[in-house]
Amino acid sequence: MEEADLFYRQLPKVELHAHLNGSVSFSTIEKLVARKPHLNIEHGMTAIRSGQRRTLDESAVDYPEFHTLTTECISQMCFQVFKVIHQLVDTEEDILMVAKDVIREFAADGVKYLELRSTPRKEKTTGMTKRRYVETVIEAIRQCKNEGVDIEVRFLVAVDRRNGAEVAMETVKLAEDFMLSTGGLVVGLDLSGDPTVGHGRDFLPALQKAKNCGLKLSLHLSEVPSQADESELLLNIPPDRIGHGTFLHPEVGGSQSLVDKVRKHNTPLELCLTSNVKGQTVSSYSQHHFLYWYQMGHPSVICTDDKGVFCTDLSQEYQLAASTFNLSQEDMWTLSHKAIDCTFAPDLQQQLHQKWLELQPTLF
Ligand code: 6MZ
Repeated sequence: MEEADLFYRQLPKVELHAHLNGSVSFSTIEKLVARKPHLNIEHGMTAIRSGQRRTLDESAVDYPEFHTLTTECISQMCFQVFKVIHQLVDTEEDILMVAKDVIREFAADGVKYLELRSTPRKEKTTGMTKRRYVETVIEAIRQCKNEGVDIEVRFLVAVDRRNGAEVAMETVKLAEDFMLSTGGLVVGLDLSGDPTVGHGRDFLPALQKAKNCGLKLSLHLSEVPSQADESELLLNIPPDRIGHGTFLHPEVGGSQSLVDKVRKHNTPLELCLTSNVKGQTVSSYSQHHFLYWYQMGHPSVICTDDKGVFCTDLSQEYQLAASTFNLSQEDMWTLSHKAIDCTFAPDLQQQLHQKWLELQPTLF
């Protein structure tokens, strides 16, 4: 392993934006495929390799450059892939294996604190209920802890915007129950799903209710262009963190008023470079909005989004940010250290700061 690779792998890291089913690795997909050979699913259908995009007919097409900036790309590419993965992950046994594998993989990559998020799913054919879904993820977190895996894990219950306002309200109720019954393992609520579907105003009552009962809110905002109205509205709640925020700033069709709102509340951004480039909402790494917010000194946390689907890991994302924006190892250390203050687990922050102090290299 090259010296730089080793530095980023050993760098203690905080992962705050990881969708469970988007984080399933190649080796776990192989185990799932072996469990369900009748589905005829190949790995090419569950991941987007570099230099590839997906079309609506689900065939992978090689392409040399990223030059199309359409809102359709992201829905055509990623959301077809999630449908395939969901077919593979449809029992409690699958969820347990997937969640444990994902947690172990993040730990092996040097992640010391992980916030996983996932949309509770009911599967008629296997009898899995939404409640059992969440219980199984919690069980996976507890088993990893008992096995001594060196990582702290917390869970955000996800609201998929495609399922509408009523389901969102039910999901908040479920999240609240689990927040109270898991001794703080469930810490918040995520709003995600295809950003081209529905409008955030429909989710305001559910999000307000979540906030009022003590759940932290991480909302996908302005992931595609033309979501400025929605972002204005949702930023008034205000959320505790923002996922992506790709089109918030004026240079890309957002507005100063949106930026001011984010700044006023000092709301951290979860930034996912490879996901945005492969999802084609950002034209190249050097055009990524990380630079805009980082230069402003705004809390910005590098995350993976869907490490399985986008064939990446958090070390690679840190290394990419450093090489793209010419940042030093010391800069990257500071970035990973500051991410601790953006977690939804205030009870762990002191312990994490201590860990970073112990692991800090004497020389960069
Ligand atoms: C919005 C995303 C996403 O919940 O089944 N998801 N939502 N934007 C993205 N950017 C690429 N990536 C993943 O994980 C898969 C689900 O996470 C959300 C989608 O709702 C997707 O179906 P879970 O664990």
